[in-house]
Amino acid sequence: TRRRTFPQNFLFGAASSAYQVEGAWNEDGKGESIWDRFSHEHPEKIADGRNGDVASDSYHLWRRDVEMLRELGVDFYRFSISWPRVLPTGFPSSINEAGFKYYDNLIDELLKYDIQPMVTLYHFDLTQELEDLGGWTNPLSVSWFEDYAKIVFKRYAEKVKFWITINQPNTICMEGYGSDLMAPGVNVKDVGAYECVKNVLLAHAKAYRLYEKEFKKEHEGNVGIGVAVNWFESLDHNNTVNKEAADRARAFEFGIYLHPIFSKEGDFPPIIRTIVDKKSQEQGFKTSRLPKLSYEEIKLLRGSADYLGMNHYTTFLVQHSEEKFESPSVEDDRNTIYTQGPEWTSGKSSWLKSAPYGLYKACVHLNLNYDYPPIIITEHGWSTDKGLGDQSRVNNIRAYLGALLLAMEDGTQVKGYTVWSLLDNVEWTAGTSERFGLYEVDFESETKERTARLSALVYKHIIESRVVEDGW
Ligand code: GCO
Repeated sequence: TRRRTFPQNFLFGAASSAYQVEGAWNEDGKGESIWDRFSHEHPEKIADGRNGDVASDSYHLWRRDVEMLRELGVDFYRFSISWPRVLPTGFPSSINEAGFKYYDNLIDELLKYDIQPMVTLYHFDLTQELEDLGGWTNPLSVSWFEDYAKIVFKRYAEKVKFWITINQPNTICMEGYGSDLMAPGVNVKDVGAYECVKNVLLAHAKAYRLYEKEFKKEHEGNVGIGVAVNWFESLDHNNTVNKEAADRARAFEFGIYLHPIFSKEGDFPPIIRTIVDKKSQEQGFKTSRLPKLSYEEIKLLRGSADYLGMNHYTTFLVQHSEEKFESPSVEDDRNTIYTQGPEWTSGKSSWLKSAPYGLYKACVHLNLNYDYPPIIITEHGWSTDKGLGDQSRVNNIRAYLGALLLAMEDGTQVKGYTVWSLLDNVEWTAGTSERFGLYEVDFESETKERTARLSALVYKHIIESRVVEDGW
């Protein structure tokens, strides 16, 4: 094993999101979200039937949540604001004071104990009312989000110094609109998926510029975007076809979101423009399925982040595919197959395997392509069955922190690290069958009792000592 040490000013945190932990889905005037609708209309899609109606009941147990954060000794808590809780229709006219009160309380309690709130404005829970107007495929979604962001910035700019505008656009667009894996589950033939990409990016950038113009000088907060940057590695390295496939995978999975914001030249990655334009033409579309960005939009987006919120969990091995995918679709555009090393340790989630070298490689890739961007790891974590002896999570966190420290030794600008998740919660369509928490939640009990797992104790020790014996 190697001993590595985190710098003194490095920040450690833990994360959650509103739909996944709060419950109270229709209390105190909260509006319906697309996840409420989706889980109620398709109960068969939620693995163990446990949806976000009650979830971890953090709407009532937030004091206990803060107590857990204090036990861990974290520097910050990443959580999200439920748009439908504070603006039940999605529009400013519907403002719900009772909903805001919940976040007032949570934020004040955190600050009382010197824990910085890191607020995500959007973590997948659009109001159903806005979805009925087309949701993120409607270009007006850009201003809906900007209006919402303005209200939240105004209320909390004084107290919140870390902001994440939008979490995981790839999940929002590719899984929510390009497929029916996630809410709203509207398969709009991947015209919608790319429209969503453009709108979500512009919504992010508008919110960023708004903060920059009206709040930054006085409040000096940091605004970033949360992007899933897993690693995609060519299955073999002497095979040009697979190496090109890995390039495509990285571009479609995260380059499409990062290039417009973090590259010098801006706009979508050229490789994506070329592929989607060509395919669209072959498919008989009059214009490309990937919308154009105007010069103004490119400028608005370029540089619109104080840091990259990097969500990193795993690595995929990429092969070129000979398979015929449904056309048109993002899968067909990408034309790849993903596998994972059979020898890699598996988490409870089917897609989750431990390959810490992937975090190192992803960091190097970001440094080379986007000139050493400031990064906060806004999510990394591991899923298990229920049970307190989560040695596999301990191993996984240690190994990934080791890889992160190595990347930092090599110049990666990482300011902080966040474990997903503080506590067990509703893992979207997996319900509570996949547990990500440092704290176990007893979902069967009325009281939703929380108990520290082994990993909570280890994480506390890492935060205290700043030392990782990585074994990697
Ligand atoms: C996200 C993620 C989280 C998941 C976590 C484990 O978009 O931030 O989907 O909400 O719970 O990544 O899968």
